[in-house]
Amino acid sequence: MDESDGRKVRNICILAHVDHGKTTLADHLIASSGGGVLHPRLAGKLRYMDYLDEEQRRAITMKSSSISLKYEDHSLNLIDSPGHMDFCSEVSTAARLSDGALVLVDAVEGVHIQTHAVLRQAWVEKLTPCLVLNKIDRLICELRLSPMEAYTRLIRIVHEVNGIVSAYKSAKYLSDIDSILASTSGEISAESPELLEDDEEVTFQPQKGNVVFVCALDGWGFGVSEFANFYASKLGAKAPALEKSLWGPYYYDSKTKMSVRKNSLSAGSKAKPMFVQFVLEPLWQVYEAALDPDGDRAILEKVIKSFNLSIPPRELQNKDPKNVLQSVMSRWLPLSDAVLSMAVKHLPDPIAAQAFRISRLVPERKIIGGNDVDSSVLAEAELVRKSIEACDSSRDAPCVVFVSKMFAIPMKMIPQDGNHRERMNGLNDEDSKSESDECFLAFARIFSGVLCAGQRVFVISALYDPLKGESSQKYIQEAELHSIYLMMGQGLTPVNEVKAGNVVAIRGLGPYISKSATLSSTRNCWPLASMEFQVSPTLRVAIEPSDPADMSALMKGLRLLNRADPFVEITVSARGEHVLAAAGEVHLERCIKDLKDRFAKVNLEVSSPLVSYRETIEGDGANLLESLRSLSLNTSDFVEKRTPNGRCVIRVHVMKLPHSLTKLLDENTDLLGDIIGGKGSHSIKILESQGPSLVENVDPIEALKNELIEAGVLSSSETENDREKCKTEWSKLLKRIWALGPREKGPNILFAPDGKRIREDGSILVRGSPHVSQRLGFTEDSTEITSETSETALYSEALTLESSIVSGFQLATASGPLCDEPMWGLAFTIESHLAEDSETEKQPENFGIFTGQVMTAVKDACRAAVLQTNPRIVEAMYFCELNTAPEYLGPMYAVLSRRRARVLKEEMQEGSSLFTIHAYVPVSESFGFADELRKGTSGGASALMVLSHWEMLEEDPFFVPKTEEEIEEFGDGASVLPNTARKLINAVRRRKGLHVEEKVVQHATKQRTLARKV
Ligand SMILES: Nc1nc2c(ncn2[C@@H]2O[C@H](COP(=O)(O)OP(=O)(O)OP(=O)(O)O)[C@@H](O)[C@H]2O)c(=O)[nH]1
Ligand SMILES: [Mg+2]
Repeated sequence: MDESDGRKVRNICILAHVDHGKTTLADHLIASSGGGVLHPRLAGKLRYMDYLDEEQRRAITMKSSSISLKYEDHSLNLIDSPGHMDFCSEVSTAARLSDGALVLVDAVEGVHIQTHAVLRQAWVEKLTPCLVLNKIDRLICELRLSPMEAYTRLIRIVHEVNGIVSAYKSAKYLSDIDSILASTSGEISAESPELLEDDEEVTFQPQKGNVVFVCALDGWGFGVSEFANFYASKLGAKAPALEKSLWGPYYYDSKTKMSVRKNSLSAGSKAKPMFVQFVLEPLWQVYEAALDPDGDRAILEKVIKSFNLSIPPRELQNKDPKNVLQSVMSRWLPLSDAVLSMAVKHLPDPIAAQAFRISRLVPERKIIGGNDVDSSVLAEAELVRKSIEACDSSRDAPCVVFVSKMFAIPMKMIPQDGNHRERMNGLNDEDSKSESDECFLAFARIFSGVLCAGQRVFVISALYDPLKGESSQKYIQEAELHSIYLMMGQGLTPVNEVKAGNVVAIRGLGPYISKSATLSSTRNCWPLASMEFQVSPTLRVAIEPSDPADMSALMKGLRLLNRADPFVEITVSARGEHVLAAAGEVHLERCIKDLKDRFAKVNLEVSSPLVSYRETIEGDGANLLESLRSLSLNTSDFVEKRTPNGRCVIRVHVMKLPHSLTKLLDENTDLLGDIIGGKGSHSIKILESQGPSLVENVDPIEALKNELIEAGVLSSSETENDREKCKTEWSKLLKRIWALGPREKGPNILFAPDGKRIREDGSILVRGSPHVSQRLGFTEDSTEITSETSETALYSEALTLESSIVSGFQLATASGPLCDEPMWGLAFTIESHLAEDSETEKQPENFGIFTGQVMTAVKDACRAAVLQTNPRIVEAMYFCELNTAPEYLGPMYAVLSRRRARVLKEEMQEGSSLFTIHAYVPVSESFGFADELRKGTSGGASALMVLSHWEMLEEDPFFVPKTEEEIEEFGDGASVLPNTARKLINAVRRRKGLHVEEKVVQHATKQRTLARKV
């Protein structure tokens, strides 16, 4: 097998925004190099990789799947991925297994929201990208641009894509949405990218050969080298030199027969850039000749002749000019040649790629002061890492495989190969017994060594640490593989062994892996870094069987679904409901369909979506200094509660955190969780960052610390003086962080009080410890506490109460007073004074355990404090990108306004009549949005949504008209309908079975008398 030569392998994924033509492109590549699985005439129509019924029905791809192709003497694994936002987790799984990416952009629609996302994904996974500008035909036939206009448009797209990549490179990392909002399209003229033209740093350059221009539908495409080769002899130039001037501001001087820059042209010259003159104009001519009723057929003949194309006369006589055109174009500039030769030339082979990707795959670890570290284990783990880096495919190299997802295919699709049958029978086959109709396969790539069918491997989960010995054993299992298959879309070809650098499907891991894992032939191996998902499953519904007797079938179905879909989350809520979380409506719909038809095979009842909210208080926390002052003054602005036994008085003060700080805490919950949970101070430090910060070699903890300091100060926009003051105050406060909540890592802070230790009445303050501040390194480990701790029983009792106070805070922040939803962006200071146990009140049996009393009192006090300080509800917002033709703008805005959307930007796409609109839509209003939009605009507008941020509703949910003007405007309160905030709260409370205050009909009699009068 020529695969033995690792240099001849390419693993490529196709990435793009939805509908930009990935699957259509894949079709052509399969038709030409797939060993005959797809007839060329069907290419572009069949959508071979979309083999699921649901994919064909909806005409979108929903999963990533791989196919092995042969091109010249290379073997390629091509992975087609979905472009729809709901399935973007599948992009992550595809990217991890690939070394290179073909990034497609529709030449008419240009860069879209998912284009940003996939470029980012390719960057995160350290893939080498190539750019494919698709649907060039639409520029000619649909937009009817002139070659020069088309050139301007193409240049702009290339420039824009380069801009996105360079932003990632220069580590100016913005979230996808931020970068879309920040990008100012439309100001780039055709000439401005000139400066960048020869810059080595620019990623995509047609003259370098990593950009191709294609029409996937008709099966043609080219890079500038194709034309350079052709013109080289004609113009008497060398092809490589010509290639350089076939893109950018180079003009052909017919006198000197040289390519020159614009300023060397004689004044008044009408010369066009060489790309226009030599590439686009001939293309346009061919199109006109073929499609125009009175087009000049001679041009077609000329093309056929000069390129020696052999086209059967039957095809040329076809009545439909489109077919004739396609016959000529696909033979003149075959799509698969253009794309595959680029892939082979510009995308790295696994050996080169793994050397480059190693820092992402297995981040280097530094051992800090680990005396108890077993050096032999460490040495072997290092050896394994080296072998991954080298993509060592020798037999004695350790075998390391990454499984990026599990997927289910019907049992009948599994080839029943003779060689493998014995093994299958010998094994207690999990698939054939319990899950009779479905077989689970692992989508995997071999990163080192050789994997054989039937081999025993260790299955290592992401939390495994070989240095931890016993305590890490729960993260490692032993498994025996079943069979290994090369994938041909849905088809599987069994193989006995595969070498490093290949993508395969593995059977027999069903019971061991739920989503992703590392397989290794040795225990002493680090798990490969986890993949990064760009969205989390947020659309939650409760599911129950229509017939309660089917409960067990549903449970089994949910278990199967959970394993078959890498991105679905199944939980049981506190009320015992089965909650299914999906990434969006399309994803949810497919999950339900899969459950009904494949996995559970029972009828289901699906609840309306369960939306999460947050609770906070009024204000934007913008003026931190002001809030800090009120905090230190100890004003009357607090809630006081006493434990039932009267021994402990609890005072709670709440303030709003600046928005930037809340956002920071929200975005870094996992990292904070690790740090606070103690993982950050582990003896082994991961050198390279894996978190959202893409800057390499920056300690994520250090970066977070700096950001925390900044976030507090940035918020105050006052004078320099104030800012200084604010900074000092804030850094003092940073030393007092006792806990974060809820679940110890949320966006709410508990500050330890700094009041006097002993009060006049002899009660003492429960001081708390700045536990989080210590972990983050804002304070030293406080040793002074021990020196101060007097021996009195009261002191030590106060010490024991600390954890109750934190627990109370955690409980309160987990469920706020409005509708039991988590709190958001609040800072609490809790002062608890513990008094001496007076004899008269000593009746412990009446009040229960003291620590419990304190916890409850703290919780109640925190909730009361929020309720007292103008509580507000916070809702999640989608960022929504809509595209529509101008005639549908009206109906589209009607739908948007019904959904409480906030429009950010409306822009007409240059060169086309399409409008792009950006808006925020509340998640609670988003259900059925796409459907309503489709109906309202007869399919003329499309929308994509990504979860964006939390946003506070300004409305006071408890608003009652008080002032005269308000009463005049809203009436005396009796007739005021609940406002939006109140309605949302009531809906959640009703769902949770909490008390809802509702006036059904007030003054019924009055209404009746009124009615009679009329
Ligand atoms: N005019 C024109 N249409 C094209 C071209 N390539 C693809 N299309 C059409 O674009 C639509 C989407 O094509 P797909 O290949 O399914 O797109 P995709 O990127 O795989 O979409 P998802 O997988 O859902 O993200 C289909 O209707 C294609 O016929 C092209 O070069 N020119
Ligand atoms: Mg597709």
